[in-house]
Amino acid sequence: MVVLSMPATNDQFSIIKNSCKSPPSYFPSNIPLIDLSKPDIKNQLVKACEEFGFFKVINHGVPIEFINKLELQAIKFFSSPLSQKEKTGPPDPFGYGNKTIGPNGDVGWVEYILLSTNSEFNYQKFASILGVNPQDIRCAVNDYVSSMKKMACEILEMLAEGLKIHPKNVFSKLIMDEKSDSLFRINHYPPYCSDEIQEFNGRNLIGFGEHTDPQIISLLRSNNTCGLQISLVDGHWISVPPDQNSFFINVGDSLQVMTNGRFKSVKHRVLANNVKSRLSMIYFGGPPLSEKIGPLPSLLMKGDQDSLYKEFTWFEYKKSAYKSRLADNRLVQFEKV
Ligand code: GA4
Repeated sequence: MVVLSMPATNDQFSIIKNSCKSPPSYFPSNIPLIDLSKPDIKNQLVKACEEFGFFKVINHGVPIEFINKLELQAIKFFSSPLSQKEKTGPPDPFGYGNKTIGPNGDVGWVEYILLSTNSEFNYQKFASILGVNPQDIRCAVNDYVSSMKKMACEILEMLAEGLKIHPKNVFSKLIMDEKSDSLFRINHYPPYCSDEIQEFNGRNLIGFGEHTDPQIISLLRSNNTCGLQISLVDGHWISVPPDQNSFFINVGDSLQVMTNGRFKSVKHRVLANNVKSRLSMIYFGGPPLSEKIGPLPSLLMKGDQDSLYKEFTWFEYKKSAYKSRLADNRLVQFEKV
């Protein structure tokens, strides 16, 4: 893959002491693997969301041509000269971003495209860089995003069934809503070379710093380059072996709240690689801005449990999220004392 060179002085980039390999006691085979073509997997899904807030799915049914078509355009885009790419940024929060993540000083060894899946997005500038018709890009994104939405809904409905919540579309209807505030992000992590960055003595450069995803559910697909790590409930980090044929699913903050903490919004991060480019595409399924988010009454009644969170609208959450740093816990302020 062609890789851009990122001009950088790197004092501002975080380094961490972990290696890309996991310590033996946290072997990645712990990560739940779910075969979406099998019947009756709802209990496995619930268990994965409770224990990890994270799982890998195989036999997902997403057409390979949708993945390849979009990935190819993304590679082409990220291989273009920086001056061209910058014409589609800076992100406000949507558009092309380079190293800067969010508005509050977070940086990473990453460049990306961030877009909203429901509002009209201007593909014109992207298309002219790629030398294609804007309609082709729009189609490639729409085909891919529609498959993500479909898979997200299937998973969310099985989760509702597994939790014995009625109706089963209680979560999925939020991302099916035409006003759903869902996002799509393509991240490119160029390999860092020692000419550009000082040697890190075996330590790793942060591509995308630790954080939880704000939305209900996130679906990630990457090429075969390692880098993604998740944090276990005990705070240990484990590396997720890449698999370009599978999807990795995260529970987001909103689903943690709606399940009153039963599902865990998983903390994750990405380490940059000094050999290979990593390219990931992530769909973030979010509710409409006006939606009230709080623990589902049916779950509280069932477990005879107190609500751990105050109710808030997705708009309120987002307003405060955009004032936060990436690694902040964005749910503390909504916890009941
Ligand atoms: C983290 C998850 C998604 O990538 C994202 C990010 C968003 C952004 O890049 O604009 C945020 C971050 C993410 C959470 C806190 C705020 C907003 C950057 C940031 C510092 C698109 C999202 O929805 O929240």
